[in-house]
Amino acid sequence: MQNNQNNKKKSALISDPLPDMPWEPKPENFNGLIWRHSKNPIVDVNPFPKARGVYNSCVIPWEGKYIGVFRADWHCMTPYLHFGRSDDALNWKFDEDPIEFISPDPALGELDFAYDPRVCKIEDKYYVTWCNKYYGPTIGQAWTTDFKTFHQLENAFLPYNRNGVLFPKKIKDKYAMLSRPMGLGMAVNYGDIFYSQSPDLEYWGKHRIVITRGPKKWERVKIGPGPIPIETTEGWLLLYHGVADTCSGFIYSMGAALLDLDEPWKVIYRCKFPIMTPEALYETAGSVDNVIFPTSVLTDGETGRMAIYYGATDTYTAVAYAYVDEILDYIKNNHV
Ligand code: BMA
Repeated sequence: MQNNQNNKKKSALISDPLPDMPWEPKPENFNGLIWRHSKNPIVDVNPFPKARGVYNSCVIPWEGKYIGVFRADWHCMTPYLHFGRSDDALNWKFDEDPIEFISPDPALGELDFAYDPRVCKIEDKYYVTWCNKYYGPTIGQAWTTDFKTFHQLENAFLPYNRNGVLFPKKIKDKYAMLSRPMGLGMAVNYGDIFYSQSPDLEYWGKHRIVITRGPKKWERVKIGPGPIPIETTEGWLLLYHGVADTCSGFIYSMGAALLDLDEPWKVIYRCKFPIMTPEALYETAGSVDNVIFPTSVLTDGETGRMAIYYGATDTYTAVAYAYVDEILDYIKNNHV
């Protein structure tokens, strides 16, 4: 069974082949769904002089190699977005200076902080979305074609909002985004995932609720969209984070749901269990204990392989592997 999976050729995944993406076969006698890269974390503490930690970041294939937009917390603990490059998507070199955005309005250009970026290719442009400070956290947006010049757009939403995650293609001719509006500061009166659409990335509307916090403890406090939704023949595979409250703080786990391809605010299946929880030491002990925060996935359309990039304990970047088809089966067999 495992050998069959490791040699798998046909997949529900709709994506280009990426045969050289990071991959390790599922370990013998491992019955789980997602297995960790053996040399995690791939980005350790103090990865470059300005930064104490790089995590919650986004990587993409680029001209036969890999690049990414990374959240780097400086030693003052303020997060900024830094460009990074890699030959193998595992060993990364980061620019010492943060990405500079050409802003349409100086008020938007004052990057007091910027964190948890996502990168999404739609048609001929790459879009970066991130948590941007404008009165409070909200969704910053920018586009680039060369990763040298970044053109900032208007913020997508009013504050407070986090985790703006674009869909990689227009839906019914509109840009589409998931996000997670929420209350002030640590207030968690909002903590659910919404869908919004836009004709031009400036005016966003048709807001629809997609998934609310779950009834079970692992996702009771808040949830938020993770990587760019993954297109499959069965629907959009959405990985997200779900947060539990405990006597000693929050636990951030990874959940999964399948959304309708044409109307993504409609949930086909939602998995009742987290598909990954903090277990390894780098996931349980760090700046913020017990956090795994998925933000990016590389996929190989040929084999259905996934390399999931996630932040661990707000300190490290780590990678885990899975097969899209196994995750889809698991969601179907364990849906709410
Ligand atoms: C969330 C975000 C993430 C962070 C997580 C755990 O609210 O701020 O950037 O990884 O908390 O601290």
